[in-house]
Amino acid sequence: MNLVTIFEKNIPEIPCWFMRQAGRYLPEYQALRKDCPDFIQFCFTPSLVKEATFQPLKRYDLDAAIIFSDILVLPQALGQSVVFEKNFGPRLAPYTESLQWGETEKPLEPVYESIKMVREHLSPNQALIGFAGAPYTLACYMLEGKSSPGFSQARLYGFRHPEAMESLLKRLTEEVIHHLRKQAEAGCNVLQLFESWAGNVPDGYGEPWLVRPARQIVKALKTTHPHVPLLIFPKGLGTWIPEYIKQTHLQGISLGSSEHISHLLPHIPEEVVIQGTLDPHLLVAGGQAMLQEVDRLVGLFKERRYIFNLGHGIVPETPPEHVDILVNYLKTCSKKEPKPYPPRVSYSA
Ligand code: 1CP
Repeated sequence: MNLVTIFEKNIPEIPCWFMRQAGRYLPEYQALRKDCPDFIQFCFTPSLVKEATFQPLKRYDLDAAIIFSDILVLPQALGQSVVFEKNFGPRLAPYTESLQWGETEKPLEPVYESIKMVREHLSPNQALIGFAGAPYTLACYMLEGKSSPGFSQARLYGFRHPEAMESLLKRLTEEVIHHLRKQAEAGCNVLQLFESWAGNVPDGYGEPWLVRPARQIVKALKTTHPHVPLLIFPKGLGTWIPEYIKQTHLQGISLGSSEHISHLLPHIPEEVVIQGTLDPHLLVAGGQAMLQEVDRLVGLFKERRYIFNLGHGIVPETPPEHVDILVNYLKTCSKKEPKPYPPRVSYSA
């Protein structure tokens, strides 16, 4: 169980999984989706979720499964309906403050049921990752109603109605904590929080919109599930990453492809697990360009606790064979000599 062990001590192996390792680039996933065109319905059907979760594991030698779901099942469970339209993406019903706060457990039961089914059939060496969108990223979709390059409508709401924004983030923080705890109880042994739109937040708003919710989520999970590590993916934070790590007390950070790793590394504490950062389009390109970047990343993170992953999700045009080549190549690159364990750090928040 390398993906869990690496949070406890230094190991010579480099655990590996991929964001969006299941999904549209796999022909077997496309075939499965054909029979269930409603994506939310798909996410709430445990037999389909189990099948989609296992598809990449049947092809590649990966260290983890990620439960097939979506960050937007949470708004749906809150009563803000989400529809995925072909060639458009998610479309959400207009946001209203009167959602079913505190009552998501029942509508999300199929997710927890799927986790139990997957855990039962998963090899004991493989971790099962549960996940949720971070409050700000969820608020972006809930307020904007759809995908957007900069989520300007969501930010405008926050600038015009700071108290309402604060209350929305506070409520979402509680829902996310509950959803993550339920996933851990159902059998997930690693969790990931997707803060995909962190890079849109203006400087002065980092504390209330990003740091405060993340700090509360980290603290809550450490209290009830100290053996289930949490990775956070605050995409696009840039030079602010070391401060974000310090203020949230997170155990693991997933970095995007555009982060300047050599600049950041000396400012990230040794006990923090780092995940990333291969550009998803290098996986599309394949060949020498891809393998050279694998070498570079393995070299850069040689002295660190490192999980191999992409800097964002696998894109639909990725040839599945490239993933196989990468995974096999990585197995030949494991670190030779693990350093002695650094002392365990207590994360008193
Ligand atoms: O079949 C289809 O057409 C649906 C495509 C698809 C898939 C396969 C969507 C729509 N979501 C997913 C699954 C998914 N989403 C997973 C599990 C699969 C896996 O990793 O193997 C995960 C972890 C997510 C997370 C997710 N959904 C994020 C965070 C990560 C990221 O990409 O930044 C976000 C932002 C979403 C929202 C979402 N889901 C789907 C779409 C098209 C979108 C909008 C993306 C955008 O705004 O750009």
